[in-house]
Parts: sequence; structure tokens; C-alpha cells
Amino acid sequence: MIQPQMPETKNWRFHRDVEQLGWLTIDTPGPVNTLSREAIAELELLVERFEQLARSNELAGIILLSGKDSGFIAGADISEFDAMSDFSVLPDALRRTHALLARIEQLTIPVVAGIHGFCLGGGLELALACHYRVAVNDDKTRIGFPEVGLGIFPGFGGTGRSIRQVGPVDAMQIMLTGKMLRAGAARGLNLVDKLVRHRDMLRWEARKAVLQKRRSSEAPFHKRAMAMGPLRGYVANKMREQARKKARQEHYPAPFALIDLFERHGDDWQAMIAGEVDAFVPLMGSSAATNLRRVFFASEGLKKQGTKGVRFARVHVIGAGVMGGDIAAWCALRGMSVTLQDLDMERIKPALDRAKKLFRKRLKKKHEVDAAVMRLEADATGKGVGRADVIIEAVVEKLEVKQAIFGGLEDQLKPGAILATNTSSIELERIAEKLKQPERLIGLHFFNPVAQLPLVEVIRSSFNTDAEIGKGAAFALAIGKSPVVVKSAPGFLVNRVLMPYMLGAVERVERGESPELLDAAAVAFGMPMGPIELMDTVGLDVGKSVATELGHAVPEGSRFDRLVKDGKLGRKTGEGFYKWVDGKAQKGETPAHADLAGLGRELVKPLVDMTEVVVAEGVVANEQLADIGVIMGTGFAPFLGGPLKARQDGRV
Ligand code: 3H9
Repeated sequence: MIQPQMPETKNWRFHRDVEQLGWLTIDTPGPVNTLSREAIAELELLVERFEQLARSNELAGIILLSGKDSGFIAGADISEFDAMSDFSVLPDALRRTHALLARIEQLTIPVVAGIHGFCLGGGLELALACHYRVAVNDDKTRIGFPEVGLGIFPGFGGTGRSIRQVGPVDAMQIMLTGKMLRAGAARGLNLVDKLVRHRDMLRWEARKAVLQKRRSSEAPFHKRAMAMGPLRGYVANKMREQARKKARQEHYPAPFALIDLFERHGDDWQAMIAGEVDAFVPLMGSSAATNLRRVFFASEGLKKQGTKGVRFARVHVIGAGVMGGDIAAWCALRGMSVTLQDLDMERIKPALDRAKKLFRKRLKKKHEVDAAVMRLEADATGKGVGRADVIIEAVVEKLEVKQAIFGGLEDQLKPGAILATNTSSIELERIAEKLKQPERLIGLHFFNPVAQLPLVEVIRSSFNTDAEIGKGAAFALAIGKSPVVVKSAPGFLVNRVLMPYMLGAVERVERGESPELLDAAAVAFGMPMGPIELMDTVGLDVGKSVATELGHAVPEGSRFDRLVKDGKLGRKTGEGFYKWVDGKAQKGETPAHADLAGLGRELVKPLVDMTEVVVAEGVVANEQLADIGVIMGTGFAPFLGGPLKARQDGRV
């Protein structure tokens, strides 16, 4: 078979087989495939050649596959976005890509995409320009538009093509939530046309699709009808209502800009694509998008802190209270075999019951739930210690108790096992000082609720070396958490910066200011929850003890002090600064205020000041790490890029 003359490309491979099928493989430099400007320019040259070959009947069809195990395509190349944001570059670049995808769609020969692993953003937009999509139905396949998380929306024609393919309501839902769908769900929505069980069946199925000239069907009329006539305005308003519940337009403009675009053109997919450019360009260079990109790369950077190649299979947790029990459950959920130790079965059982609830919620299939239940074992005698790769202590915050526990463990440990404490308040050096090898003890500080908060502070004592810390970070990554390495110092990073912010707000309440107003102001600034509601959520007893430990003792006779003494500890007891019903704070009217966001800035200032102090003291290695740690640990406004970035930008 004589191969046609093809352009030289760095990101694509092409060959034609005896059936005149063209096999196009994307394999860009780096661990995942991305659509860089170079990859797109090369695809333009290839498509020109495909058009010629199709005209001369030398090509029966094209099958687009990925040459990487990691997946299909992870989207446009985000590292180019800062440079691309330039108004003099971006509109042309977008129109050029639109034209390219339209040419692929208009090829007279069938073009089929074979998808495994991640198919995201621009990758999905390319797949949607193909005539038919086959995807592997396994656990790794994830299909979606994560763009909103980057402060933009799909810009390579994905807005119009997804609406054409799955209908306006589902398409908008996918784009507005950024949710990544599994293969079955994507098939259910008609985002892909055919599923195969294994990756090695992709080529065969895609080949059949080309030879049979299969074409995907568009969304049925009853779905498209939702964008027709006056109904579209109604649907758009509903979407705005939903979007407002999740984010404010002034903080995250992208979802609202997408809904506006839908309202203008949602019944005409081509007009939607044409309108994409003007709506997209201002978003890409916005400060929200620039900061969200920074957050993306900073959180990617966290993955580099873990030592590569270390494997963890068994975890032993000591202490079956809320933290210990939930850490154990989380580890089991993420595939570890876990032994959970406490004095007796009575103390362990509630943790196992909570774990079951978590497994049922997170793992949809019964056999997966059963397997997770099997992986979590009660261990009143501590027989799991000698086998464990990681041992995490999460008992009461008492130095002597912790010292006694670690002292008793040291001789039973497997060589190389991680020895960790979840302490939030005791200096690591003091816990470690009686150990024969004090360098072995690190801190792994989880946050409550463990299943929801992504951050784990990996605490480094003065005894530790890089080896223990790298391993600790690798473990956090292995259980799907984001590690931030922090020096052992009171309050570490997150509690240290949160306390002055929360106590500052409490002080204002003591002086008679409205908790509702303060909370609303912090939310208007961009915090996920106000400081008073947060104090109630954390628990006033916990807040008081952390405050005391950080040298801000709660004044005797203050309202805070009285609430603690009366056992009104916040959400968990049904009353704190607020009354709580069914897990919701019962708030009164918020008094009017002329500059809510300005008040929010004032409230947040102590948090930002303290983040600066923490960096200056070397508790975290650099500003970027502090920013991402505070975002992950406190929910601090990601669209501002973190407290220090916000200060640099004069936003606080
Ligand atoms: C888009 O497509 C917009 C268009 O509609 C229009 C544009 C005009 N770009 O996370 P990993 C890097 S927006 C550049 O460790 P995993 C990543 O930084 C895009 N780089 O793997 C890391 O680099 P390094 C929409 C990217 O298996 C390396 O690849 N897409 C990109 O844990 C390995 O990544 C997204 O938002 C990218 N698009 O997770 C998806 N993707 O090794 C963004 C990855 O130097 N990506 N890298 O640190 C992800 O969410 C995860 O990477 C993914 C894999 C889930 C795919």
C-alpha cells in the first residue's frame, strides 16, 4: 500500500490501511493530549490533505484515536491561554478553529472518533465535529466540558454542537456544571453513539462505523423544542436562577454569559457557534479566568510534592472518633484496606455505620459498596499495625496519650511505613521526642468533613527529612486529596489564617453587629460561607480551643464564652450564634448595607494579613502554595486566585 504524501507533524500520526481507512492518532508532547495552537495548525494541514484524498476517492474514511494511555484529549492547551487572551489574537484563533472543525464535519467521507479516558473541553469539541463517536465503557472514561471551572465556556464550537447533539437543556446543564460524565451517562444523553467494553475493541468498532458510513443522530424534536420561541427565554431564566444559587455573576461571569448566548441563539446551533466568539473573548482575559487558571496550575503543582512510585495498600487508623472514623472510611472508599482501632467495638461501630452511609452515597453499585465495607475492618487489638503502610493516629488532643500510643507502636512497624498524627494543635516535635526514630513521625492534618474537604496539610517537624514528607504527600495524593506541606507551627496554615478572621467577626457580633450582615458581607466578597456561620459549623468548643492555643483566649463572660458554657456549640447541638434546624442556620433579615462587598473585604483582611505572616515565617514554602492551601482549606474566593494574589491585585 503506497502511503499518501502527508505533511510532517509533531502532534499527529497518520497512516492509510489496505481498506483505504485513514488512521489519525493524536499524540502531543507531554503526559496528556492537548490541542495547542501547533496541534491545531498541523490538523489544518492534515485536513487539507484529507479533502484532496476524499475528492480523488483515495480515502474511505478517518478514525481519530489517541496514542496515549492517559486518554483521548484533555482540551485546549491551558498553558497558552494567557498569551491567547490578547484581543488581537484570540478572535482570529477561535474563528480559524471553528472553520477547521466545520471542514472536518463537511468531509464527504465518514470521520469517527474513538474515545478512551479523558475527553474534555476542546477534545470533546473535536469529537463532536466527527460524524460518529465510539467510547470505552470503563471506569476511566470521562466526557465533559470543564471550562466553567476556568472562567470560560466552550470556545471551539462546543456550545452549538452539544446543543445539536443532546438538546439544549442537557447540553447547557453539562456546560454550566462542568461535570465529567461516565461513558454510560454520555451514551444516555446521545453525546456518544456506541460503547465498547475495552480499549482494544475501539479500533474494530470504529472501523465498522466507517465502513457502514454510520452517522450520529441529532437530538430529537421534543428536546430541541425547549429552545424554541418564547420557551427559550423562560428556560434561560430558570438557568439563571440555578446559576445564581451557585455563584455570583460579578465573581463568575462565564455561566451567565453562556446563558445569554443561549437566550440569543439557542434554537440555531450554527448561530450559537458564530456568536460564541464575541461572548468568549472578554471572558478569557478576565481577572476571574486568569486567576482560575493560576489555581488550576497551582493545584496541578501540588501533585509534584509526592514521591513517585511509592505504593500504599494498607492503612491503620487509631481513634474511631469523628476524624479517625472518617479518615478510615475515606481511605477505604479510595481503595485501601483499612483497620480501625479503638478501645472496644462499641466505640468503633458508629464509625463503621457512618462509613457505610458514605460508601452508599459515593459508590452507586452494590458490589462496590460491599467491597468497600469489606475493606474497612474493626481492630480493637491493633493487629493491623504491623502490616500497615500508613498509620494515622487521631485520638484526643492530649500529648501524653499520643506519646504513649506512638511509643507502643514503634517496634511493630513495617520498615518504611508512614507514621502520622492528625493533631491540629500539638507540636509534632513534642509528640515525636520520645520516639527512637523521631524523624519518622509526620503530620497528616485532615479537615472536617473529611469526605468533602480536599486539603491535607502534610506537617513537617524539625526532625523530618524530605523523604518522609514526600511519602506523606504521595499518600495524600493516593487517596485523592491535595497535599500542602506546612512546617509544624501552631495552627499550621489553615487554622492559623482562619482564626483572626473568625474571631474578628465574633468580636463585632459581641459589639452588637448583626451576624446575618457580617455573613452576607463575606459571601458578597466571595467566601463560600460567612465567618459566624463557619464558627457555628466548626463548633464553638473547637473554635475556642484553637483560639486559646493560638493565643486569642475567648474573654470570660463574652457571648461566645457563655454559649460554650451553655453547651450551645453551634450546628452540632442545634444552637450557637444561630439556631440550626435540619443542618441549616436559621437566619433573620439581613440589615441593609450600602457596600456589602466592601464590608466583606474589611472582614477578610485579617485572614490575608495572617497569610502574609505565615509565608514570611516560612511555615509554607511560597506564596503560591499558601494561596492554593487557603483556597482548598477555607474556600477562599478562587476567582481572586487566593489571599495573596488578591492583595497583589489590590482586591483586599
Ligand atoms: C478548553 O478546552 C477550552 C476550549 O473550549 C476553547 C479554548 C479557546 N492544558 O492533572 P494531571 C497537564 S479549556 C494544558 O497530572 P491527571 C497538567 O497540567 C480545557 N495542560 O493528570 C499536568 O502537567 P504537569 C478544558 C494540561 O491524570 C499534566 O497535563 N480541559 C491540560 O491527574 C498531567 O495532568 C480541562 O479543564 C490542559 N488542558 O488528570 C481539563 N490538562 O505534568 C484540565 C492537563 O506539567 N485537565 N494538563 O504538571 C485536568 O483536569 C486533568 O489534567 C485531567 C487528568 C483530569 C485531564
